[in-house]
Amino acid sequence: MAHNGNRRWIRGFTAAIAIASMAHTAGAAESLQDVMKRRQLTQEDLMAAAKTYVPSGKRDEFLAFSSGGQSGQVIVYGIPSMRILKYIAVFTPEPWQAYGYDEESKAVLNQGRMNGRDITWGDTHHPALSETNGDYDGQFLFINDKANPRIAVIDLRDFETKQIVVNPVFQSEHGGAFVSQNTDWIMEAVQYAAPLGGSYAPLEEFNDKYRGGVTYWKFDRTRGRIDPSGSFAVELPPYSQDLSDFGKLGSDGWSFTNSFCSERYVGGIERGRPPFEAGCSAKDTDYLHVVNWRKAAELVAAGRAKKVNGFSVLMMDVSAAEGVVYLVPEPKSPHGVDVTPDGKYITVSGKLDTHTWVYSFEKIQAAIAAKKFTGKDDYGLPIIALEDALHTQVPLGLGPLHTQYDSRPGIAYTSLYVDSMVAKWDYVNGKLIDRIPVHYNIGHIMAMHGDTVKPRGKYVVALNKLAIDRFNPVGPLHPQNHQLIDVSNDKMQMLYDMPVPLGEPHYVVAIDATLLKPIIRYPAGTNSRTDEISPGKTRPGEEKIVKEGKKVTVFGTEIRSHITPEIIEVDQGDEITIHLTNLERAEDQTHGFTIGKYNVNGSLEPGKTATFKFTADQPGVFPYYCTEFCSALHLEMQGYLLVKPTGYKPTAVTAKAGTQYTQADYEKQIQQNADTQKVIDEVVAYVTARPYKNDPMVSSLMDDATDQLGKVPEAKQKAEAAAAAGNWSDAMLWANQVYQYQVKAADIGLRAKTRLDQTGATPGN
Ligand code: CUK
Ligand code: CUA
Repeated sequence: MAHNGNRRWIRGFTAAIAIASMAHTAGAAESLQDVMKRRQLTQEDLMAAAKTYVPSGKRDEFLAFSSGGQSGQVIVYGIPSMRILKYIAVFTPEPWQAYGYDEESKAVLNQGRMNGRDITWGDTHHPALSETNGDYDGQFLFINDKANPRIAVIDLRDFETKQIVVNPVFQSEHGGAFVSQNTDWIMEAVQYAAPLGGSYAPLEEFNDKYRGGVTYWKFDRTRGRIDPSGSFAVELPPYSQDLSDFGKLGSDGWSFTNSFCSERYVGGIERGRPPFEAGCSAKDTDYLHVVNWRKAAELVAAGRAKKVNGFSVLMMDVSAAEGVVYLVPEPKSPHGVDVTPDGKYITVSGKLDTHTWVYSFEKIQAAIAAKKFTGKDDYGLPIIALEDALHTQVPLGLGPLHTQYDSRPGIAYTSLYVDSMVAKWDYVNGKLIDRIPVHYNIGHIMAMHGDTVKPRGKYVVALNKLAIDRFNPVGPLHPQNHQLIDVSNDKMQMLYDMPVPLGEPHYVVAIDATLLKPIIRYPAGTNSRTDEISPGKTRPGEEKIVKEGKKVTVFGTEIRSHITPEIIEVDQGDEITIHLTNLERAEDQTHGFTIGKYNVNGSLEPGKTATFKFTADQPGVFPYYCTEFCSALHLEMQGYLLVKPTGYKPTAVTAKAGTQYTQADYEKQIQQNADTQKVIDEVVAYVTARPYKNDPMVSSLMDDATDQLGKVPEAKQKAEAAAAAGNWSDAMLWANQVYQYQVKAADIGLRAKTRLDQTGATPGN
């Protein structure tokens, strides 16, 4: 940075202090009527805008976690603003968060490998928030991968993926992730039947060798990880199990899974057979699977399960004999099964039936207790008669799919795929109440806490498969359309269209934002993927490069605005390991890291340690830098990786600096440092005159500023020593380093001041 530029900095700081206390002056304003006219807005538009607009600096009431469909990610957005806040990398490498680039996150992705193969994408469908006593607790998020049967665990303290488990028994899945009411189990049901454990059998043996099933993953809440050794699966007939839900309150201990091809039809156009779609929707009913999973868990614990690929599977003969699985007829081509908040009813919709069916858990239990069955299926599983399980059937419209619940008792919302509508209805009294058109072909519907024991009402979001004419065209592939609907009044009101340009989100869950308590920084040196302190953790001043034969290990740090070390010198062919620790404590002060042409990419949030490994097989000079614009001197946050070619013979060269400095330069710098210190003192006086310690954010900013200033004495001493020796260049450069620490301290201090002003803190304690 040029010298006169530094002058401007100081003036800028002084000006900033002055401006911050000035009132805004208003210009000639357009009236609301003018804007309505100019933008052709109706009163209704204004109402919708007022209901969704979140002014700058204000926050959303709910946070939605949406599956990212084919992106293999999770999308986080606010409600009612529908502003996207984050993409959480889950099954897919994602460069912005360096997911799949540092060794720590590679280890998570590697847990999802299958048959020795990297699987670099996922078809995410159903996110599930962890629950305590049946309501969201804001601690964990789970999501499934339909294509490659897997479940991932995301910790909501840092919104990072911590674990991926591969289903060792089944070849595909769909009905996951769903959690039991205290999140000790996570459910994952099969979609397409296949021989268990991945073995081969010809399609002619479909009925005998192909199987469906449900997996119950044991979740260890204290560790925040799934425990595969305590998990088990329940074998089911090859009926194409679809979605699932856990019972709650009175129905806790049971789970429900619908199916859509109990015909067990095998298509084969090339064999002259009608396609799957014909044969799989031929019968008028399919089967709802009612599973006593608690009993299944006891039987597994008692050693009654078989092992498939080392995983416990409770086979159908045991389930039939012990009363674990029951079948109930359900509407044609069902999709979606949703237990009501009171746990008393189960709703199932059939895509090819205009009714949604409501089952009574009490009636089902009575039939089981009385052993009142109409018979057994081909696999010996008892079938309960529809009339012995049904509470009511309610005509809602064409293509009903998924159901969510309202805060008002008995009220549900169901998506109507074919009609492109949302139906509001009463599942206790079996009445349709209201319908609203959506655009277009809605899949899931989601209400606030809408699948818990305590729905919050207020809004629902329609997850539409098609956007068609809703947005500016961007090529033949349109975004998805999430539509926000106000349900707080008798009539539903459409509020907002939100394009989702990342994949096809199947399901979303939304939580009261106050229940989330994400961290600001990690404990210094944290491997964020294991929550443990990394062996690569490096403290300031302890940076080093260790060489052992061909292995080079760098213990480095990043802080505004330098990477230590700044020079890494290796020989061609060396195996490089770089550990980097972000020493920052300030909120949002992330640093990046890249070495060009070596595919090295890091994102280091405050406190994180990340590790990068590569072989320096290409000789040459490779600049590295921080990829986050983290400070005014961000561009200077740089360094060089020097890879010496094999057999390279150094010639004697003396380094000659680009610019030589004089005593005058040094003295000018000293004066400038003194001026800057005055600004800092002013800011410090301003902040400390106010009760800044009451605000954790300001308090940590001030800690950070103190940190930066703490480095001043050492640099100052070096400057003075060089000046005493008449080495004016070094003296000036160290004095300038003092200035850099001051600028950073002032920068942070000013941020603290701004925050105090915004929160209205006044002098005093
Ligand atoms: S599924 Cu996509 S609309 Cu995978 Cu839950 Cu129903
Ligand atoms: Cu750190 Cu840019």
